[in-house]
Order: sequence, then structure tokens, then C-alpha cells
Amino acid sequence: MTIIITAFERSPDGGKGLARDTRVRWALEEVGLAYEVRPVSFHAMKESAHLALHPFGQIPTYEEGDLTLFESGAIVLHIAERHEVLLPREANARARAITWMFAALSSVEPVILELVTIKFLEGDKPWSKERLSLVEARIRERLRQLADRLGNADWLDGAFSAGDLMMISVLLRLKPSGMLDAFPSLAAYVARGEARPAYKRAYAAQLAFNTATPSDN
Ligand SMILES: N[C@@H](CCC(=O)N[C@@H](CS)C(=O)NCC(=O)O)C(=O)O
Repeated sequence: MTIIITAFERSPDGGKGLARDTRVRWALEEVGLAYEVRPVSFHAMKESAHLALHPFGQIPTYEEGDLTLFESGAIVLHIAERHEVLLPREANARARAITWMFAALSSVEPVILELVTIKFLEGDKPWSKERLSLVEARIRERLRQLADRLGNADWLDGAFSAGDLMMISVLLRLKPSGMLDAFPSLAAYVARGEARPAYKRAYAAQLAFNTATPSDN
């Protein structure tokens, strides 16, 4: 059954890998599943054909036979369930890996997204500098807590899992800000994720997609 995911026709990041199709590509690469990509323009994303796949008019989506999924977390979990490289077989270890996926998406990603909102949508507001320092403080606190938990380990809970894939995907968004530099263990953790062959393939694929001429996609 062919797997089809959707991605920005042209990612606003120009191929830095920050759009959420990259985490889905990464999961597919980790488990060795081939996939196709359907590009979607900002306009098409809000039209009924795409809204039938994604109620909020966003990417990524995932189609496989008669299954359609949206939400990168749900998609990565669905992929991870197929292979123990992303989810351990042992029940408690599996539950902990899923916990880290939720932690990435609901305890770490939202505060990082606030930074993006301030920088790109609220930068011209008179209060944006003040808000920026509050948001940066909240991010630093989360990073400190995460670094404390990671300690000297390579991954968050034993072997690499979908929990690490999601946490690293979320932390990658901080790279341009330089905020990770104050937390060398987290910077090294992110670098370990980026060094995985599956991540490299996913990154290269989205880069090629975002730098190709539209007729190539
Ligand atoms: N919670 C969703 C967020 C999806 C999301 O924000 N997608 C972005 C791209 S990374 C998007 O489609 N933005 C365009 C828009 O919202 O119009 C997920 O994890 O999949």
C-alpha cells in the first residue's frame, strides 16, 4: 500500500527541515518505509479537498489505503507502532517512549512556538521585547529541566525511540535562536539525532523537495 504524505509546496523555511513533514519523513526512514509526497500550496491547504484530509487545513497528512491521519504526533506514533526501532516491545518501555512523545508535543513545543510567533508575527508590537524575554525565560526553564533529566545519557529512556525523534524535532526549531548553546548536553543530543542516517535521508529529501523547481515535484 502506497504511503502518501503532504508537505508545503514551498516551505517558508526554504528547506531547513523545520516544517512538520520532516518528522514524519524521519519516522518513515527509521522504519524503512517508502513514501510519496504530495505538495500543497498555502491556498490549496484551505480548500475542501485538503480540508477533507486535515480539518485545520495544515500539513502534514498521511494516507495509506483507506486510512487518513493528521497531526504529526499521531502519524509518527502510527508509523512507530510497526517497528521496535521506534517503540520498544516491552510494555512499560513502550509507554514511557509514548510519554516522551507527548512531552515533546505538549510540554516543550508550545513554548518554543511562542518564540516563533513573537519573532515573525509580533516583532513590530510595542510590547514584543518584553514578551520575548518572558518567553525566553520559560524556554530556558524547560531546557534546564530536560537537560537535568537527560543527564549524561544519549537518549531520554534507554535506546533511541519515537520519544527522542519527536523531542529532537521540536528542539531543532531552537537552533537558529542559539538558545540550545547554553545547554551543551541538549545541543549534543540534538546533534546525535541529526547524525542518524534516517534523519539525514529525511532532511535531504525535504531539502531537495523545497529547492526543486515546481515541475520537478
Ligand atoms: N499540531 C499539528 C500542527 C500542524 C502545523 O502547524 N503545520 C504547519 C506546518 S509545520 C502548517 O500547516 N501551517 C500552515 C497553516 O497553519 O496554515 C501537527 O503537529 O501536525
